[in-house]
Amino acid sequence: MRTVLLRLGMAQLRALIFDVDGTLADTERDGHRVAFNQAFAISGLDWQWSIDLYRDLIEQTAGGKERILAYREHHHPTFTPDTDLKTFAAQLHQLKTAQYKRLLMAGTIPLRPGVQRLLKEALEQGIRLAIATTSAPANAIALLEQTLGKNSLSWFEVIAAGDIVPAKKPAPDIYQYVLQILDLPASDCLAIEDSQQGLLAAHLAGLSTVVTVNPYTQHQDFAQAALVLDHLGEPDCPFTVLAGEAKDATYFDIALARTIVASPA
Ligand code: XBP
Ligand code: MG
Repeated sequence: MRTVLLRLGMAQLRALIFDVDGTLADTERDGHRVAFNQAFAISGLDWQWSIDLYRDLIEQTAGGKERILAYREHHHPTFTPDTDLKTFAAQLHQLKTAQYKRLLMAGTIPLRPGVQRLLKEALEQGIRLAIATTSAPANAIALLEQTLGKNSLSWFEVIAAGDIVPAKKPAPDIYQYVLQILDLPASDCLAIEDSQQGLLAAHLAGLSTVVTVNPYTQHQDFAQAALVLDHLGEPDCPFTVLAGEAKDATYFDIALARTIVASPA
């Protein structure tokens, strides 16, 4: 009887909430960064974001429009556009989004290991799916359609993206928004992230979080993560555990996700 009561009170995995950039796919270095540079060139700006500079820029500022404005302020403070700054950033960002979608359509940015497998396993087991990203909605949708097919949009109950909430990660708003739409407590959901900003956002929303690092984020502090991996892994491509406890698993699956949610740190 006691065991039954304890079980009733335990959190149960009901939904996985995925970040997009850096988590579903390594989109930043060869996707977003290149698209920003193309938009600058088309606009006649001599701005150029190198691989190293972009590492600092994404760490300092989430969101493309916000990143453009922060870069102008710190690197070109005397540059004054023809329009007000907000309009300037919005127009440049629109151009960048179009370039980014073209890059995605070229099919050069694949999903990270284990992502497709985990999504399919979740659907088979009745685990609900959601997206919580800082990126513009068009970018998230284009990535899903290009890598998983047009039908994949229907796999996700919520695709929360970009300006849908006023404060971007590391603020918890985007995750709180997703939880509200799912109508689930944070304790029944697991977030998958790749960056410290994303982890903080999920953590502040009360979510247990698994981090899969990438070259841009591997040096960051993930103290609040339940588990830190190099990637989600596949049966024939095991992950490396960087922090936390993965039992005897060699790839991340729903069984491991259930264990994390049932016994949060
Ligand atoms: C990552 C971001 C985004 C992208 C660029 O979002 O911070 O700003 O770098 O996309 P996440 P936009 O990791 O939350 O998916 O230019 O559309 O903002
Ligand atoms: Mg990310």
